[in-house]
Amino acid sequence: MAPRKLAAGNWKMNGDLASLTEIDQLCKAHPEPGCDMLICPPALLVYPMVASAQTHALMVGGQDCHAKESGAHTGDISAAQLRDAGADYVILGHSERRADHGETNADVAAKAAAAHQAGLIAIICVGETEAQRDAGETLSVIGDQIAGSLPERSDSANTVIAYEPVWAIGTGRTPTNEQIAEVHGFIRRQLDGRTGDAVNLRLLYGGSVKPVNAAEIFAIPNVDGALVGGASLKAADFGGIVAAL
Ligand code: G2H
Repeated sequence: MAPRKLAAGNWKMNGDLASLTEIDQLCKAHPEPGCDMLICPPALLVYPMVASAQTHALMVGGQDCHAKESGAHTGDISAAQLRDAGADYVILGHSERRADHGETNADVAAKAAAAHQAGLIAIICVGETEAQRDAGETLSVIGDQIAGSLPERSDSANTVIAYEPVWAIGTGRTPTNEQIAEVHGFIRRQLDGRTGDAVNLRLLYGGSVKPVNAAEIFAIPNVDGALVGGASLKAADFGGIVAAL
């Protein structure tokens, strides 16, 4: 059976308590969405968002977690703490964290293992830079990221992969349908042969997804949803993407 599709919003370092009105509007407009609906706000907003959304069909997630369960790691948040606050998912290895915080594939795999241990679904991000695409390295970069960033026992119940070409993030540029299909098909083949049912896990596309291009992107083979940044901040925009799934 095809997996239930996922519309995941990544608020990045945007939003405040007043922004929860957007969540109210989103939930009221989509009380029974035809896909899984997820918002990953800044960590401070996870608990209040869970509390305000608890009667609605909205799941909440974090944007990062530490690989350790607890301890002397000032400023960090554990997967168990996210789970305790009511999160169901956590985004890991977003290119902004790989670039801003030097996160490696091994770091991402360790965090994903911690997320699985805590009962969170890990959304593991991969994607090539423009220079890597221009050099013809896209598939080898993605292959290395998939091989290095997924911990053992990753399967369709605990892991989602988001393909986000770095050059498409927040730029308004998107790959062609053929480019998305090529990379998603490649990722699917990379997952085939891993233990468990990894081959069935959901593959999201991310990078300048908007209501106007969502339906076309979702029609591409092996696209099981989207990871949405800027267009997830407003209920009307994100709702348009939810409705396209
Ligand atoms: C890519 C995406 C969300 P945007 O980072 O993960 O952001 O939709 O703004 O390009």
